[in-house]
Amino acid sequence: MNNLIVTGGAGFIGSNFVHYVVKHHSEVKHITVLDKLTYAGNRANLAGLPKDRVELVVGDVCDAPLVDKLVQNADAVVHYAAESHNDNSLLDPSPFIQTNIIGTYTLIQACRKYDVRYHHISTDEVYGDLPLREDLPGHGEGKGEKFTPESRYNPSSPYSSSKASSDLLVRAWVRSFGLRATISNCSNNYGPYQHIEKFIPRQVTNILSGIRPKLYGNGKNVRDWIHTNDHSRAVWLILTQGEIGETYLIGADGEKNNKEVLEAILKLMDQPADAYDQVKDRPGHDMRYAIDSTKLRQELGWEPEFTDFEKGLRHTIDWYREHEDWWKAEKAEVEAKYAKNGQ
Ligand code: NAD
Ligand code: TDX
Repeated sequence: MNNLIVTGGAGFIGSNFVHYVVKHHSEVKHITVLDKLTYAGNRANLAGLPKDRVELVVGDVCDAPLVDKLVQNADAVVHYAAESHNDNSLLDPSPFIQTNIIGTYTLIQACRKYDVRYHHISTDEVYGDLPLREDLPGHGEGKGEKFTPESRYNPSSPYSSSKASSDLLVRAWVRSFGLRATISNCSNNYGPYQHIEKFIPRQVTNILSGIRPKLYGNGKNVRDWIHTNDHSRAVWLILTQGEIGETYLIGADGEKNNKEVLEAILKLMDQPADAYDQVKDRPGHDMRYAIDSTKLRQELGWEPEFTDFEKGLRHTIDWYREHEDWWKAEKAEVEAKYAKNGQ
């Protein structure tokens, strides 16, 4: 592969993927990162990568002439760029509609024109939410009690509905125009370089800043956590060995409720178990996400490597402790925005 485009490659998960490919796949000669460097994008996430293999183009995925120029020289596109935070989408949906829907449309039109392989990064949130395990007859293990590639699309927030829209565009472009595309829907990622607006880094950097962690509602909402390195390995397998037109669900059997995650953070950071505030709940807050990743495991042989959540969490906490310069300048602004919203 001579030239791979990674959109959103200066963000959390996209930059992890770029590091992963550079380290493990020398057959990729050149990576073009197309990133607008919004508040969520950071050049520093690409620091240390070889300049002759990784090039950052600062630009918008909605800029059709730019996208056309880049895609005509590419072998494949992996599309991570998005507005990614649910809480922001509830305050102002407009950039979510623009970047997530129009941006995807712009990319798939160019990939169609030049017959370029396209991989679409999406989320489990397109399927809406599931009841808590305790409310299910099979306690979460029965048929239909986790998300599968056949689950019905039922998104709840402006963010998840914009991602669902983009997935449906890709499916239609495969069927009607023969776009050589695959889609992956992954569960909640954690690891280094995640923006401090998100749950785990927000609580860790709160504690490091002397601010009490903030739990939405009663904290019973369940997320299915996966280390971002495991996500990157899965995306590479799908890009290189996945079947065109198929959807793969990526998840590592990491279900935990928010209270459990917060208590684990407090323990690892030597804080009392009750040293947090319960704050206003998120409107429309999805109750539970859970991924059935059987297809990915059986067809492509993927298995997660980060199976010890506490160990992964400890490394993540250490990373934020050691990289204050990466997050400190933004902390007050992020917390002021939450405070204004009662969170
Ligand atoms: P992020 O917010 O950390 O990064 C997004 C990146 O996209 C940033 O670098 C930003 O500058 C860039 N970007 C935003 N708008 C752009 C535009 N118009 N043009 C070009 N670049 C633009 O997000 P993330 O958490 O790394 O998520 C990456 C992708 O993975 C998203 O598509 C998201 O929906 C998906 N996803 C995320 C998770 C998760 O847990 N974070 C889980 C499943 C799927
Ligand atoms: O301060 C907080 N307190 C809290 O209790 C924050 C920021 C969040 N929460 C809760 C809300 C969720 O139940 O924690 C959970 C995780 O919240 P987020 O980190 O905002 O993630 P989530 O809304 O689950 O979405 C994430 O996973 C799916 C990513 O942000 C999405 O991009 C991805 O598609």
